[in-house]
Amino acid sequence: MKKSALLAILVLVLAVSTGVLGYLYSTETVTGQDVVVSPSVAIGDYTQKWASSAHANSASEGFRHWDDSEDGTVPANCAQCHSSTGFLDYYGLDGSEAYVVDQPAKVGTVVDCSVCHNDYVESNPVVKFPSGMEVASTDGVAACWTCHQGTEGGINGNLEKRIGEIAPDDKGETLGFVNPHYLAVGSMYLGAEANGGYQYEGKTYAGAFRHASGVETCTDCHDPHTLHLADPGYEKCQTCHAEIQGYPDQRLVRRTRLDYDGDGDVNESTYDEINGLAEQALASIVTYSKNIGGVTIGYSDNYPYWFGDVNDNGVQDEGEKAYADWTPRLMRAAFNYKFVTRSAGYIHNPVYSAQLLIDSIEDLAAGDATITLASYSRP
Ligand code: HEC
Ligand code: HEC
Ligand code: HEC
Ligand code: HEC
Ligand code: HEC
Ligand SMILES: [Ca+2]
Ligand SMILES: [Ca+2]
Ligand SMILES: [Ca+2]
Repeated sequence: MKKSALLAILVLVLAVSTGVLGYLYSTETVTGQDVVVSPSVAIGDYTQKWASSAHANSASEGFRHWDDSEDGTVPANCAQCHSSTGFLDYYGLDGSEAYVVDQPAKVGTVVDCSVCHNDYVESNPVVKFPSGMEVASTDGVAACWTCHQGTEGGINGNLEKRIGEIAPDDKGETLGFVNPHYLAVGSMYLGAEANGGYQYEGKTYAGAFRHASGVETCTDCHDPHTLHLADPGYEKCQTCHAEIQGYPDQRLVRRTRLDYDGDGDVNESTYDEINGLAEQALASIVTYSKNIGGVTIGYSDNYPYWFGDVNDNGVQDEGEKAYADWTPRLMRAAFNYKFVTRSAGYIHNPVYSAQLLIDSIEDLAAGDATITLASYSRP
């Protein structure tokens, strides 16, 4: 169907649905297009699916984090991904300059229809990543890549800037944890093509994980409205993986022949291979911090994620603050650990995930001889 027609319908849907879906934020961002309504598409289904998704959940932290900000807005440097108007501003679709968000956004605009259904996104444009790399999109996934790309990765990212010339095992004032940000799945999927992980010098890294025919792109696997597995759901996987009956059976799949994590088990799932590596990476981070950092580091799923585990018991107790004794090696490994474990790396790019984790462990061991290496099989 014509894009302008779809857009027009979306305007109408948004307008009509504000009453029904009380929490839906009504926007004027898609006005200025010809309003031509085609009665042949069952928009209601799409709207309903979307309304049940995380993208429409205006109560979630991803959209409410700024509730208590002084002027009730999402700052420009966050709005690209945490608001619809911010996203349109980022690409200049509101008439402003492209590739920069000029205005803070109203809190709670969620990820509405206008973000994905506009001529620009539908033209499969090139998408810029935090590393500075640009990748041509296909199949309507430009919007997914734009928000699910993380914020700090890669060669030209914030991580490298903060490390600057500081030697691998030294401390320095500019050092600290650099968070790859959440659900950076687009960068994970693209691997070295987007350079979202910390890639060590002298190593080569896998590009995009295109998996197999029919399950290559974000929207081959994710319904763009519900965000769950696209129809027919996990049945789609069974053609090639009989073991997948439903969630979370995809974690049982093993296709690699390699013993990534070097534990001698070559029958465990790919999920377990990657998890095995992640566990060893975390253990190496802790060991290194004790021996080189001075203070033991601890990890928790909540901010500030890495804390000074002063009493060395593995949990964050009262008074244990954000970790302060960073060295470049520690920063790189902590970044990769979080990047892989928070982007379902085992399914979006198992090869890149294994490479990043193995290289992180080996780099830490180069600074701390007490870290024992298993015989990892680097893919
Ligand atoms: C390139 C896109 C992008 C940018 C820029 C971005 N974020 Fe996010 N952010 C995301 C995505 C995707 C998520 C995943 C949502 C989730 O996990 O809830 C997220 C999640 C979050 C969450 C929720 C974490 C949780 O525990 O659920 C917070 C808080 C957050 N971001 C804060 C920020 C702040 C503050 C900024 C600006 C300094 C920012 N983000 C900039 C993409 C982005
Ligand atoms: C995160 C991106 C995203 C959002 C948000 C989104 N859509 Fe979609 N929508 C898509 C993609 C991608 C397709 C194409 C699906 C495919 O090829 O299987 C699509 C397809 C459609 C179609 C089918 C028409 C066609 O061209 O195939 C309709 C109708 C539609 N969306 C309506 C909506 C409405 C209404 C909303 C808001 C309530 C919405 N969409 C929100 C990404 C999105
Ligand atoms: C404007 C930014 C933006 C765009 C575009 C976007 N997302 Fe998201 N996505 C988010 C944010 C923010 C969250 C977290 C929302 C929340 O916490 O409720 C999220 C959550 C998700 C989730 C997690 C669902 C869950 O239940 O945990 C999936 C899967 C997802 N997005 C896939 C996609 C796909 C596929 C596309 C492209 C078709 C896409 N996203 C486009 C920002 C975006
Ligand atoms: C081969 C199918 C497949 C492809 C391709 C795929 N995904 Fe996923 N994705 C999944 C599955 C399955 C899960 C659930 C993983 C789990 O929970 O173990 C998932 C999880 C996610 C999550 C939630 C992660 C979390 O930890 O909560 C996001 C966000 C997401 N995918 C976004 C994307 C984006 C963006 C793309 C394109 C760059 C993409 N996916 C490509 C199958 C796929
Ligand atoms: C057309 C066949 C086919 C379909 C359909 C398919 N896969 Fe795969 N899958 C493969 C192949 C081939 C590999 C190995 C790819 C590689 O290593 O390059 C693989 C690998 C995997 C891996 C482990 C990564 C690895 O390389 O060890 C997971 C997890 C997985 N698939 C999950 C899924 C899920 C979930 C679905 C359904 C959404 C799905 N697959 C659909 C063929 C398929
Ligand atoms: Ca702009
Ligand atoms: Ca193994
Ligand atoms: Ca403690």
